[in-house]
Amino acid sequence: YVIFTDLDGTLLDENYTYDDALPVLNTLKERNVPIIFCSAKTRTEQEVIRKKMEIYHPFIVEDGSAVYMPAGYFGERKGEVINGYEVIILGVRFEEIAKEIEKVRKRYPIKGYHHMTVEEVAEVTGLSIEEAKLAKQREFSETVVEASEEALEELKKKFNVVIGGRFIHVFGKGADKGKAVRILTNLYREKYGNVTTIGVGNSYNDEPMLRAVDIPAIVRNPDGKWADLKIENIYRANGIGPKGWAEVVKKFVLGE
Ligand code: 2M8
Repeated sequence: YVIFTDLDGTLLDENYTYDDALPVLNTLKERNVPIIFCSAKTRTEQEVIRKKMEIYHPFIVEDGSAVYMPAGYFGERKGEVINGYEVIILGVRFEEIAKEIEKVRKRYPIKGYHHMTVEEVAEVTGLSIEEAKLAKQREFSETVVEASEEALEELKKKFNVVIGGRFIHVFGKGADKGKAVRILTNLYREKYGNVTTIGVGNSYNDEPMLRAVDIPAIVRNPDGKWADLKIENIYRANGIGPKGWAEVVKKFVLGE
């Protein structure tokens, strides 16, 4: 088994904690089941979570903009070597996105993280100052917190513009959580033969990831509702966030 998972609202609850998933996470680690983060979060944000959870498998950053693999993870080199990782980039660099946003901003109102201080990002997201700093270290996307319809229409001509959990995510048209999941799935199958993939998410922007796995599952949101996704055979866990996550893993991976 390989588990692809979203972070915010899925493995992490609204306070960015994951106590409810901890026992199951530990069992998965003992059994060496790869847990692959697939999230809007940046590399540096995910590095902190990886370290805290002691999960050292590949990970997908900024809405499928890049696949980071620990060097040598699949044996032969699979991507460009950057900072001790092998990286496959599907999106575009932040600078390109920021440049376009500045152009659009001359005509229409739009505000992204790069217009805000660390304190302001912490305030709107509920992240700590330290975490907000990492959320601002964007390599392949920008998080937009306010924008007019016209501004978004302009940006859509050049980039993917999607609603994340709460904010608007702007990233390269080639970036795609689903494509990133398929790349990694193929690498696992090349190396280990037949593997079953499970995807866990909570929102609309997880749909590409969920469509790319064998077993798609969603957890409940804090309001008690499931995202309205039209995916055949999707499993709807009863629990909210990490509680639902544990439920999915128990049912499909641990056979409990
Ligand atoms: C943004 O992502 C979330 C989840 O999709 C959102 O839009 O609500 C990103 O900036 C991410 O990097 C950051 O960690 C998160 C904080 O809530 O917000």
